Amino acid sequence: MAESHRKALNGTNRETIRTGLSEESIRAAFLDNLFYLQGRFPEVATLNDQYKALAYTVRDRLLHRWVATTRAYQKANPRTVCYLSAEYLPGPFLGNNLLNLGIEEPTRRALAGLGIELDALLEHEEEPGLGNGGLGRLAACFMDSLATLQVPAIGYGIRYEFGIFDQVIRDGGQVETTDNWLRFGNPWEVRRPAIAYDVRIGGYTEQTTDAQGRFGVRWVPNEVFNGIAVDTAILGHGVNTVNLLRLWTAEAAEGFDFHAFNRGDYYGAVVREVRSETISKVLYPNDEPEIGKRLRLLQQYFFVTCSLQDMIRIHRTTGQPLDKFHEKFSVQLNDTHPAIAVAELMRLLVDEHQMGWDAAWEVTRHTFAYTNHTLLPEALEKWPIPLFQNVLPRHLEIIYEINARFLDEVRLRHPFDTARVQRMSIIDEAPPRFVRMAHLACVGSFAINGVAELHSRLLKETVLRDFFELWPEKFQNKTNGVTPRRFVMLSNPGLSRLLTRTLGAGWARDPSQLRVLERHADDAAFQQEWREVKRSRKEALAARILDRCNVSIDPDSLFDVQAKRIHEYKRQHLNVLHIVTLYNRIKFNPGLDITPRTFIFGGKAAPGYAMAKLMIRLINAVADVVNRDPDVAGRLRVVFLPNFSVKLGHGLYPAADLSEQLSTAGKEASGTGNMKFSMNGALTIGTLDGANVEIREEVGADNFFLFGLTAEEVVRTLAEGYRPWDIYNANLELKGVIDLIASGHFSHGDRTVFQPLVDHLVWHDNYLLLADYAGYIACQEQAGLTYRDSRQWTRMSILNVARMGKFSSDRTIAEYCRDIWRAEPMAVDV
Ligand code: Z15
Repeated sequence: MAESHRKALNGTNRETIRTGLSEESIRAAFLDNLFYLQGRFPEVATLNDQYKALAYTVRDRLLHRWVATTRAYQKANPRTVCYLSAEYLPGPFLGNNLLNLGIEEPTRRALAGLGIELDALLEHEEEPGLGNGGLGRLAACFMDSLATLQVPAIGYGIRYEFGIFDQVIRDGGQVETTDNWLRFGNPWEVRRPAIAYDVRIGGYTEQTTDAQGRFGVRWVPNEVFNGIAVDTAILGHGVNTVNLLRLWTAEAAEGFDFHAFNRGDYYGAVVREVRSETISKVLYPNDEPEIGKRLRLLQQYFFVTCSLQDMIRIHRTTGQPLDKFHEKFSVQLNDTHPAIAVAELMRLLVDEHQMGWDAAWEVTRHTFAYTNHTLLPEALEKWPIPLFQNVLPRHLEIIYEINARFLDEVRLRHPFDTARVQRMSIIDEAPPRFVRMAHLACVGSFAINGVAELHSRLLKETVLRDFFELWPEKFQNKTNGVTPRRFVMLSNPGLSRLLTRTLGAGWARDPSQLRVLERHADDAAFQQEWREVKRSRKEALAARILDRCNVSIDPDSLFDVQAKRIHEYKRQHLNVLHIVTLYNRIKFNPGLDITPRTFIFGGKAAPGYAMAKLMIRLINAVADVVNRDPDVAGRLRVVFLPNFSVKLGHGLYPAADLSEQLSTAGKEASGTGNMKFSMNGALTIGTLDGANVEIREEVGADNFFLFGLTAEEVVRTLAEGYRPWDIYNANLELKGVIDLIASGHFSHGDRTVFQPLVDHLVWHDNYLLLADYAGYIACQEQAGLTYRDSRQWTRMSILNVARMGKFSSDRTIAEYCRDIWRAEPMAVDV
């Protein structure tokens, strides 16, 4: 990279206190920011003052490239990708920006010269938790890859004042506390009060006639408020490209309502202001849709209209007519959360910009592409019509019109097939009637994709089958990926140094180069270095766990990790059945020689998801008993690491030996944690689900611990009348495990605590834990034995890293650019 930066920035004419990249420049800038922005001098500065002074120092060095990028885009007017996502989980910015600027070492020295440790400042940063899990983190990886690949892009979303709740474990259960991430200010964002748009809500529509006698529609809302842009710079790795993450914050349309004030209703006006500001107040902490939550619909519409109005404004600065909008922008819908964009763009074009319906539809259906992230039927978003009508009356009319024309097309293709017309309609006629957002997204998009091969195939065969039959050409697969910058270079500097020493520095931008590692897989000296890297990350994690959870763990034990949202389909409780199995085996046979293991869990449960919360309770209850039992000491340890986040992930992925990817086949669309673990040298124990299938294909079946039913077998098993009760009775070891949980052994003798979970397993077990139990236990035994053969294990670990290149999000983004967005890289000079 940095050759061009360094030339431009270290040249005497350009190097200023805000651009210099040398140790001295950084130190001078840091002190300057401490003094002028924080009003502090070193002797009295708090950790937070120091953190902010450094963050501003780094931000100055980004701004330089940000301006250069904006200029270059204005001049060249390139085709631009707009990513619409209700969630982003970017993780802490400081370390990533230092890495991408290539100034981590001079910065470390600059601070050390002042007696300040860079690591303490990195640790201090509070991350923006503006998402729930995989979907939000994927959006952040995509922003990183778009900038690194130098593709002009804007990420649009919501600047939630409170992100995903903080999780505390109290008496073994999850307690939620508010995430006040903005409490100490956010040095990375730039507020743009001049970039603000009106957002209308509610009211009614009426017909209008213009001077030429043409009919139109006027939407008379009963509330109007503003969305204000708040921008964050997203710098690519080793390039000058800085793309925008533009998040909207809600405000009252005016400072206060003069009309109300004149009527003496000052109080009412202020209340209205407060109410409008609640729109961007808090993230919904659920991985599934909140049916009928008015505020959630407001949030979706709010960020979608602001984003589309912003695109239209940008497009107009190019001097091009609006019927060329889709040539300037490709707009990706990250799940159905922004799907209202299809109706909103129609409204903006037809009602606000006087375009005819057919012309507007041409633009709209060439603008959007839709990514589906789930096959779970309960996760398909739909809005009750009465609510929709109340909030977005004009959009409902537009959707009816889109639907009428669309269903005519279906009837033409399939005469007499009224069942199909009903299935495909954007409106679900079951009372109170619903708008089906996935159908709106499909009808309004030119491309539809799933996020792993298996998921994309199942989409075409199941939930979107009718749409596939109508428009097979729209369907694609784009297997997810993750950024190797954050998840290898930043999280695992020791591994990165070893890789760079062995392969050269090219692997982070071109991870296919990692294949060269295959040559070293059996090299004893290299294996030794490999193990030392892993060992040091395990020690660091052990120290953190001792500090946070007051549990001591043995870095020589096998670190067996499951970190992800807590969900029945992800089957953390299958993992628990394995732990209790080992526990029982040792209890019955105290001399048993097993591979010592440390089981580590992390993940949040949706606050309203009772079974997921019970799963957390079960993990903690088993941990409590196992960790105190002297009979199993030295062989089993169980840890629930509270408040899992991107930041905690940095310490977790590099320390894992075994990655648990246990979802019932056919349920996990892709998974991305599976990739982060394997890229850091963990081996996977997993089912043939989501991207696991492709990971196994890449790393080789010999280097992957596979178990469980296939997606097809799952469907068949359920169709044939699945009876978990029979399995429970037929497998004595399984019965012993379940009976022990049911007996109250892990709940101070209270048999009621875990009864709902146990009953569910033996009588229903929709996620087929019991069907997969025996295979899982046998596979775990194999993994435990393999771990004892340290040369074999290390070889497998090296081969995993060597063959994970496919799962860089750079590959994913390159495919989106080629097959969907038709977007090209554009280099930026400083
Ligand atoms: C979410 O994080 C995912 C799917 C959803 O429907 C929602 Cl609402 C949130 C996840 C998938 O569960 C996961 O398999 C996938 O890897 C991730 O999206 C990114 O595509």
